[in-house]
Amino acid sequence: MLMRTVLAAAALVAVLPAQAQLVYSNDFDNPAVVGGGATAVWSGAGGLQATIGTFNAAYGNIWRSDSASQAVTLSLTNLPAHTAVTIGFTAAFLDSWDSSNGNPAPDWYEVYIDSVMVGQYTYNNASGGIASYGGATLVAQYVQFDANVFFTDSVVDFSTDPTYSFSHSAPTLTFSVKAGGAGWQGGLDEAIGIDNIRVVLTPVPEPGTWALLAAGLAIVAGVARRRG
Ligand SMILES: [Ca+2]
Ligand SMILES: [Ca+2]
Ligand SMILES: [Ca+2]
Repeated sequence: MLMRTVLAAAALVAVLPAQAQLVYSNDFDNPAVVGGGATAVWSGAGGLQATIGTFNAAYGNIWRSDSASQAVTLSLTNLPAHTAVTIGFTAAFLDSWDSSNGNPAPDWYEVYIDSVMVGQYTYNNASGGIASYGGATLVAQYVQFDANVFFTDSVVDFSTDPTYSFSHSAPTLTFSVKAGGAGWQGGLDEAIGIDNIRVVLTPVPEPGTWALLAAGLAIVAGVARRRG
């Protein structure tokens, strides 16, 4: 009886939701929001570019880079104690992407977390037959998204991709995107775009919360003992 009651109480503890904590968001239209006492630095290749037409109403500016050698990196330091991280972002395959099997190919959109590549994606805007974007949601393909209207663009949303919800507890985090691949031409031929970056932490429960839960468990156990 006691064991069953304690297990029930433990199950109750397990379902108590951890309060998610936003530590960074940036839509490149407003100043970046930095929360939780963290410090954020955005650095690397590229710069702001306005989207066009109906996309401008929804996305405004994006960050665009056509450099194959230099990443664009968000460096977060002084993160509050946490057990997991969820990152959301919109990725744009800008201009004449040639997939992984077109010409010249492959062209890669690479994503790194703490300097480890966790995603490598591509799109066939101009040639090739493969569009790969992991667990992202397709926003639009072969559209005029950026100012270079000579080539069409494709856009995906990674905010629902489970790859970007992961265990993490270090006080620092780096998130980078970078173009790569032997077929990468860069310049006005191919560029990577990124927008709507959000970094959310799952905090470690505060000591007060643990004390409250322990007290609750003790009461439940006491009741079970009296009944037993
Ligand atoms: Ca934007
Ligand atoms: Ca374009
Ligand atoms: Ca190419």
